[in-house]
Amino acid sequence: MVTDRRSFLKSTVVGAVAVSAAAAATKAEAQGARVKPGPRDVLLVVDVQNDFIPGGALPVQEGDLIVPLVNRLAAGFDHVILTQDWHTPGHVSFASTHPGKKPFETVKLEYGTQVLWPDHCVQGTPGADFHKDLKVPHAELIIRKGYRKQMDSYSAFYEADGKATTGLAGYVKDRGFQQVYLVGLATDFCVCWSALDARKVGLGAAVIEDACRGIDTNGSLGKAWDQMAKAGVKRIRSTDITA
Ligand code: VGL
Ligand code: ZN
Repeated sequence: MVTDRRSFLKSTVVGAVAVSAAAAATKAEAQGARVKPGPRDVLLVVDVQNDFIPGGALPVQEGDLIVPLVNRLAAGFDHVILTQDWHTPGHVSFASTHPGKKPFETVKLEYGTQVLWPDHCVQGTPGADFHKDLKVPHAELIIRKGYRKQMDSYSAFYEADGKATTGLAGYVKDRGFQQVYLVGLATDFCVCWSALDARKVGLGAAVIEDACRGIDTNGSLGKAWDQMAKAGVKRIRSTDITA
């Protein structure tokens, strides 16, 4: 019968559409929703400095590998901020400042437990310079941190006591940015602390994990990811961002 045949065809077509829509949804889910950075998004490029690159004073494994990726991602953002670890000579975070202490040991300071590092990113030294291949000419701000001799600062927002400010929270608010994307070194210290503070000041935060590398001392990398997840920091990949 004509009608039967028609309704059969119709249901087949509807069925096919439904199946392909479901397949598309599954594919999109598997890929994750891709994000195109907009005017309220800012990329924070954390400490891509010579001392954190293999061959530097506090090398992060594969730290050099992220540089081309960071350049590519940055090109897709209208707004980029760079951070620069910027310590005084004899800084309190240096093992050499504490007689008898070695790098990666800890000391208790007024503001809490401080991991001790090799001397690194001393103001004005080549180790504190950005990696020579980092190309982000449109970066709008370079925020320096850790320049108070008696206090470390992993975060780009607040120093280690959680109170001394770098001014970044005010800047970001003034500029109307709402969502911070983070890349750079090191995942478990400056990237993590910056992401946590971004959440504290009411910003959205997403760490682009393949554009970061970690130090991982005493389980610090796993702990960092746990803390970030609890604080609502998104963990994404560079393929989640479209230019
Ligand atoms: C960093 C340790 C000491 C970092 C800075 O950039 O993650 N880590 N200073
Ligand atoms: Zn440092």
